[in-house]
Amino acid sequence: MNPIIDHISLCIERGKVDIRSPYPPDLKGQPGADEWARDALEQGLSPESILSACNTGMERVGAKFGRNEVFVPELLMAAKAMNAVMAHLKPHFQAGTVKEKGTFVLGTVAGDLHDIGKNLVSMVVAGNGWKVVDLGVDVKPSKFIDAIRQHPGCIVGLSALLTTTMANMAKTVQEIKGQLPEVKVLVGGAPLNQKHADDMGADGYAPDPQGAVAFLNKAA
Ligand code: B1M
Repeated sequence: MNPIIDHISLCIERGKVDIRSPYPPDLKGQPGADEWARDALEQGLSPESILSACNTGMERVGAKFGRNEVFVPELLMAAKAMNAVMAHLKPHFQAGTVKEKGTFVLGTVAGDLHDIGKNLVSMVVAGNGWKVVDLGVDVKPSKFIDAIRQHPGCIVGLSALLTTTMANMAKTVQEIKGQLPEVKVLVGGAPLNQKHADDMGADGYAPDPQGAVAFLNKAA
């Protein structure tokens, strides 16, 4: 494996954003996620392999968090490092857009502040020819419904990363379907599976951005 991939995973796991970042102290003065991502692309590594390296780093820091070995500040630094990589990847995922196939209204549900996965879905979906209306994080059902009304014919995507916010996701699906039954709703996020999606009354579940694209292209 290319050593740059390991460097990227480590920078995400340790929250090392760039060479100027003094955090973490033992990596002070060393290149960070920003520089390694740029080098990786210059060396011809694929955006997918770089993204996979990021996910490895995120899984490791998430596992440490689960074992109480690191805390929320470390997760925030990991997220900041991943955002530095995503800034390099964005043009690659968005390349190739020809003509808009439709509108995808996307957001992380109420109570949930996780947006890295949603942002990846947004990039990949936009790169596959869809206009994305990104409502951000902590999005209440009424905000989804307002956006749907502003974009007739759109498809809606809901993201959740917490088991606790899955209940808000279900409520959001129900409110959308109650007021606008014709609107198709896709759900995704780490704690979800197809059964959750079915139980919520969603039209689809996607485990990753590619799955979201497949759903959209089929639903269009
Ligand atoms: Co939080 N967090 N976090 N966190 N965090 C998790 C999710 C957790 C699993 C960590 C752990 O315990 N091991 C855990 C959830 C446990 C649970 O509910 N089962 C957890 C917790 C507990 C919390 C807090 C409650 C911690 C606290 O305060 N005590 C708190 C909650 C805040 C809130 O939301 N109200 C919290 C806070 C945070 C930060 C803000 C510090 C930060 C997020 C920063 C940000 O997003 N800007 C953070 C982070 C970074 C994580 C981990 C480490 C990484 C998440 C991530 O970005 N993954 C995470 C542990 C882990 O995942 N291993 C964890 C990378 C990303 C690319 O993957 O988001 O899964 P993911 O997205 C994927 C797929 O899920 C899918 O596609 C993406 C790309 O493949 N996907 C979709 C996502 N949305 C989709 C939508 C679709 C389709 C596919 O269609 C619409």
